Amino acid sequence: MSSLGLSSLAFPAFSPPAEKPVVISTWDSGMEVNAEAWKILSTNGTALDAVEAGARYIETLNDCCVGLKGYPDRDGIVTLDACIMDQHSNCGAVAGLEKIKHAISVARKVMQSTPHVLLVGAGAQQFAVENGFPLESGELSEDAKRAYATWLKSSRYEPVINIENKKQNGPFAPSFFEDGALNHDTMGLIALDSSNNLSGGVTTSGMAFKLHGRVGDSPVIGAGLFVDNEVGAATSSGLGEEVIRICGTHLVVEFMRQGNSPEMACKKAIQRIVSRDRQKAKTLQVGFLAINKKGQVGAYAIQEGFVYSIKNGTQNEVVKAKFLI
Ligand code: SD4
Repeated sequence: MSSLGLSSLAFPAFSPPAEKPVVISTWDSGMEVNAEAWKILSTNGTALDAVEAGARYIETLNDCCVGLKGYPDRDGIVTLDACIMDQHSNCGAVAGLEKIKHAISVARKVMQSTPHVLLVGAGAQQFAVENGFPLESGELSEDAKRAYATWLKSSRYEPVINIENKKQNGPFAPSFFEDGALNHDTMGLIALDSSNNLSGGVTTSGMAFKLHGRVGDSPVIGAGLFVDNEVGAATSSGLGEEVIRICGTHLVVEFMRQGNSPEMACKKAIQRIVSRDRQKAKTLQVGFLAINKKGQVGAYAIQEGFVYSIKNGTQNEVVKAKFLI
């Protein structure tokens, strides 16, 4: 899937400069997403347009875990979660959306044309269709069919840590299908534009083989995404239930408000999760990413293996996040 050069995977030692515009996004798949967002940011476009463009790009790919080609729930149905938030604290979200390709744009439409924040399930689909989004067939991609058939043999629901890191152990690695391992992946991206405004977006098909109706952190404002234009923005990836429990990205932004760097703010939010149950935390992964108003970025994860992608005027690379355990 990737056209990335080796240099982008070099995981350089990283000390974040403050530079804007800047976009950061989850996992190594964020490199291509950032490139789309950068077309807008580098021509003085808005962070809001940039994050939507980046999310739309990955929603069209044959990606395991974003968009309609993502893996289904345990009933064989792909359901999408997405949200978007701008510099005015406007936000919109959809959850459990079926048969609509661009969940991120439906979320933006919810934000811009309704008095609501979150639409779910059939109502979200109805809203999308009424607003001109084409209804797709809902047929699984070939990859998804294969993964689902494999998973059905065991019906084992067990998140695989760092499965999102595709270059190392993702769904296209041979062992994935053999194991029928549970896969999850999410694209969360946050950007600061040349007008000094922050926005963010998240799009995902959620945890593969989840219970039908399960909603993760991704479309939940304050969990999978939070933007406060006075302070900074944060997004998350990993086991959504753990992020929701601590209102993860809202917490990260509040830690930045208290004067913490983006990295320290992410670390403190990770510590909050781990301190609840350290033994359990060893079995799961959550990573946070953050940008502050200066354009400094940072990340932290529960365990090794969480990476993110950054693009600004001088950097275009995948960076290893520090980790707690
Ligand atoms: C979820 N947070 O649905 C998402 C999954 C994820 O990388 O981020 N995977 O819980």
